[in-house]
Amino acid sequence: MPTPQDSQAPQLAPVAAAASAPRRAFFRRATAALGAVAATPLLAQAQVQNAVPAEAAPLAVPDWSRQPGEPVLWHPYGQPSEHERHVVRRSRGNAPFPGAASSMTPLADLFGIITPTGLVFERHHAGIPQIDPDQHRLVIHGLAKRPRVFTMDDLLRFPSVSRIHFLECSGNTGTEWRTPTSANVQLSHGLLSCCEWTGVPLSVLLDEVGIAPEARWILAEGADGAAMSRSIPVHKAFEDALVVYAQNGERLRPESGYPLRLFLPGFEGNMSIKWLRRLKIGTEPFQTREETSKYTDSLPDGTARQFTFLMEAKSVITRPSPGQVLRQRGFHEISGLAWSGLGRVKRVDVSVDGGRSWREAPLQGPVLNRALTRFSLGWHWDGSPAVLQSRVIDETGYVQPTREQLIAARGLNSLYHYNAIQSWQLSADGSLKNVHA
Ligand SMILES: Nc1nc2c(c(=O)[nH]1)N[C@H]1C(S)=C(S)[C@@H](COP(=O)(O)O)O[C@H]1N2
Ligand SMILES: [Mo]
Repeated sequence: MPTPQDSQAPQLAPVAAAASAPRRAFFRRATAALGAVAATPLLAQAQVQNAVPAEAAPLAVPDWSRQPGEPVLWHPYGQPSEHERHVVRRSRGNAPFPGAASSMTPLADLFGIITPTGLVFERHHAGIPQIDPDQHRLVIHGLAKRPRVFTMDDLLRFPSVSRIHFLECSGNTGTEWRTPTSANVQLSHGLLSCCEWTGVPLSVLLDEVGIAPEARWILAEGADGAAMSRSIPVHKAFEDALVVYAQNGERLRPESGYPLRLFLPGFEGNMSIKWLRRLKIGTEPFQTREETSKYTDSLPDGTARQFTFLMEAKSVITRPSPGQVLRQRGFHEISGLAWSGLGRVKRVDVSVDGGRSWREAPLQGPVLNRALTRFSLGWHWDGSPAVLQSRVIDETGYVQPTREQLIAARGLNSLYHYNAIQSWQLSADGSLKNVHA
């Protein structure tokens, strides 16, 4: 059977020398087909800046090691190093009016699976309302035996849960249907985040108000100027929906829905209504603006898919990716993110030859349900051009489609739910570019 080594393409090779023992064993399993793992250094000595032979002079002592540093409470709320000032949310611009805009997560500069709160992408239909939590209320009414108005204090008294999940806007990567448009992974895939969310299971609140047996749908409404509203199926409310007040260990940020939002794991981002003020229980979908004229998917035959809640499996290589430059040949780690609204990631494959051959990439773990999962694969770049791709398979067996497969199924009239395999073209000069391979 042909393997990547047989082809002309740059080779995917095992990672290992610097890894710890269990990690080594893991990589040996993951790369067993490639033979024994060599105990040679991964990086050639010349690649280490200012490298000096071991017997040479000790490290010079820099100025910052000769005096006391800044005091505690230098920043009462901690800030990143000033040298990381470029790692910020960015926006594509072109918003029809200033409130209806989005900003995107700098995926290429992040590690692991958790999105730092200040870098979580934002999507607002009418700006960020400044809400006084003491005045904020959540009303649950409609088909309820005991309709109720909850204060924030009430909600904080209920039993709470914390769960790590991704949140993806259904418009994420929507620029890529026809031409490779976005300059980098922040702009192509950055309507994506993964946080620890804390709040009350919606099922607890529904039990509290006594939901009627004939109830099938729940209207969720936001307190922003857009009064963003969507219909939620009751089965989702009882499965894993959360009414959330905290994110990554602290109360929600204003832009993320302070003081209260709905969170629906695995569903398109717009259903996780921010600044949640009302839940109305009914028997039919409420056919709001955001599920009739917006957030439906036009098909080639002129009909539209409605209520396309689930975000299907998707993956993207974040390192290396456009904007970054490979300055050296030799060892590099290909690393990226995979996720599925249907469940856990089962496997990620990586190709360096535009999808002709694939190698399974180890998952870093933890591999959580409906959360971002980090994959990484060691690679020896020989300096020749390459086309880097990743492809995820989730626990339901769903395989991330190629762009051709996606278009064959959906046509080109949809804006939302683009989840095709992404290609980054690596040139001999080490630069990367968004391409359709
Ligand atoms: N009330 C309200 N909820 C909202 C929105 C909004 O504009 N208003 N935007 C939705 C969309 S389109 C997305 S993708 C997510 C974005 O959540 P984030 O800004 O916390 O990333 O919130 C959703 N909930
Ligand atoms: Mo969205």
